[in-house]
Amino acid sequence: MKVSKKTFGLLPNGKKVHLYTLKAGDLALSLSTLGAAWTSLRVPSSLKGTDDILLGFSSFDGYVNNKYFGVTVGRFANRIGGAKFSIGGKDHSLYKNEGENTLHGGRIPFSKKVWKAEAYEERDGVFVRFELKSHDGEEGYPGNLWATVNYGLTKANEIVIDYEAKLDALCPVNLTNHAYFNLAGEGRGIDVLSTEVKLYCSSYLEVDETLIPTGVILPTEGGPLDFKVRKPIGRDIASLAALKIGGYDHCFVVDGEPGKLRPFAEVYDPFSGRSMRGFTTQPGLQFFTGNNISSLQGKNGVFYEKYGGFCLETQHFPDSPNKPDFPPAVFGPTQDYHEKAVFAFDW
Ligand code: FUC
Repeated sequence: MKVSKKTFGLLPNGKKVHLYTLKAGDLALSLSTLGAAWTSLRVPSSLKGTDDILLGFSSFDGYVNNKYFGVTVGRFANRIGGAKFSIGGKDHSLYKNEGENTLHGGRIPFSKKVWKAEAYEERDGVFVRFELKSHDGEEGYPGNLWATVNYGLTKANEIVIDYEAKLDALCPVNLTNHAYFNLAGEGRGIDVLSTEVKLYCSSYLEVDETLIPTGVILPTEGGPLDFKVRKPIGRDIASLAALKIGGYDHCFVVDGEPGKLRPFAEVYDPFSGRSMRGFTTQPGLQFFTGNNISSLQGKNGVFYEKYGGFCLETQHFPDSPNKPDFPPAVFGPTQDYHEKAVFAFDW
């Protein structure tokens, strides 16, 4: 096991950003302090050698100029309808960055902040602990928040994730990682439509045309969102591709009990023979197929196109602050936020 650290780049304000590379088992994971982001994950394969399986950029500037690639999303991942919520009779207004709604934390969210970082080693793996303080009123959210996100790589070829937040006032919190995976290798020009996915999800959240949940939870059975039996992502995507949503961009309800680490997905890429299994404590999973990616220059000059990668964002349900029937996503002085996830790789 090994950890290395180097300077990744300088922001216009002079702040230095570092890049950590963790090596454990047969994997190597690089992490940037800008947005506590996963920038690369090198995974061997039985058929094609080793590839980087994360979409991203070769240069630091790519991460400065683009959004959401591998980043840690917060204070509230996904959407809050009307960019507002109220707690204890007090209204809070957020930044509208998607029509009337707020998406992924607002104008300068956690994914655009430089996090404090420290590498450490345990018996089974190597880790980076990222820390960020978000002040009271930042982006309209009440209360000071202290976030700690530990990303690690284990000898058993897993990425292990531990998200924590402490608050001095009641506030909605929703943290996730927004890695775009392509198990065939990010630079091979193969889209993810042939990647096979099984989701441990029997239902999903109905949404309006702005992707705000209506409050209705629908069964996945029989429709394009039915991934109970592993199937290629592209098999049933046509009916969604024809709509404004353009593909999969849905919040699934993960079967089983929230708070318990349980499987949410299995993914298999027939080209490379690589597979990935995901586990989470969270109630929901946003499954997104990169529907809006279009001729985006990624690593080593390669262009990423629509369906060039997929995201499996474990999270609380979107718009939970305005949906009293959803699992509560408000935390505070007497209730810390704490969630875990694991991504396990094989080939
Ligand atoms: C996902 C989606 C969104 C958005 C973003 C980049 O979380 O739900 O629609 O495009 O990623």
